[in-house]
Amino acid sequence: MARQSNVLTESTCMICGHENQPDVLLCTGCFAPMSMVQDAIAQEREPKIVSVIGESNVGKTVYLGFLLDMLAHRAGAFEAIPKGAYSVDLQQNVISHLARRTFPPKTPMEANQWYWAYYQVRRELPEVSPWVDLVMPDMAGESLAAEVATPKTVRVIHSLLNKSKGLMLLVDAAAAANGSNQPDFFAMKMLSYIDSMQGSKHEQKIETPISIILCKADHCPECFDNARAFVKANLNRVWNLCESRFANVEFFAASVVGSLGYATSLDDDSVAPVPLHTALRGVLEPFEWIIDQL
Ligand SMILES: Nc1nc2c(ncn2[C@@H]2O[C@H](COP(=O)(O)OP(=O)(O)OP(=O)(O)O)[C@@H](O)[C@H]2O)c(=O)[nH]1
Ligand SMILES: [Mg+2]
Ligand SMILES: [Zn+2]
Repeated sequence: MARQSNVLTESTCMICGHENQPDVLLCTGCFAPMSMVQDAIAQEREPKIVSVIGESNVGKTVYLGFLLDMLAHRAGAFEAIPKGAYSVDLQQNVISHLARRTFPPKTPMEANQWYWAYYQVRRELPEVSPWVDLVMPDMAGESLAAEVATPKTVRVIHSLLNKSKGLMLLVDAAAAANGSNQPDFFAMKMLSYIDSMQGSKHEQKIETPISIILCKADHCPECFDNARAFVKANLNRVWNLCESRFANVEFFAASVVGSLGYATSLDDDSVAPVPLHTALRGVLEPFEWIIDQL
């Protein structure tokens, strides 16, 4: 999308461009950790931002946490090095919740409480590829929805999406398979926001690679057999918009849980899902595809 400036200084935020006082921990313009800027300067190259987007409760935090953990385990012959301890917090949070058979809490709307992961990634097979520096923030779905509804009100999201070199758009496949049109409409809004933000002429399609990930596919395993056919049938508005406006889109299915239990509360009638065990399916593939497109 928009070009990043080539000059980084220790007090210039690389997300929103705000000039900060020296020694602040979080950018006062957008709350991105300033240690990321120092790390980027040490690397002598600007990182590429890959954003995980989607509505609240779709599974962004869980997905990103497991993806980073798979990279840390060298899945798919990736070598991944976290730059700074703050980059490990998200995966630790997700993995430790799931180990206790709970899901992590929803991401707060306040951007100063978001997790940011800054990783150096390269693939070792079939041949050793060059290092790619990636910044992957875990945004709150409600903040994304607010920004999409009224563009430029949530500055950090506007800057992030404007600078993203790749996008992973998560869609709730379980809800779509149940006949809900909400996932289709939300993803459509998100895509039209990206389309209009780029401000490109109508005959030009958006080139930014976007992987559309059908989440919670454990509830509708047919997604794994043919994600494209699922999207065409159950998310037809999104399918059509992609065909018209986006040149570089691929569809995937993903799931992190093997089986779920349901716990009822003694105090009220609420029911909470309990992940009985994790079984990762399709988590790495959308990321591999994005890396190949960068
Ligand atoms: N069945 C199933 N449920 C999942 C899966 N991943 C996430 N969930 C459910 O989705 C809920 C929301 O996941 P989160 O990762 O917190 O969602 P989020 O997109 O980060 O939501 P916000 O932080 O509000 O934007 C979890 O509490 C689980 O109940 C999955 O792979 N399968
Ligand atoms: Mg979240
Ligand atoms: Zn900033």
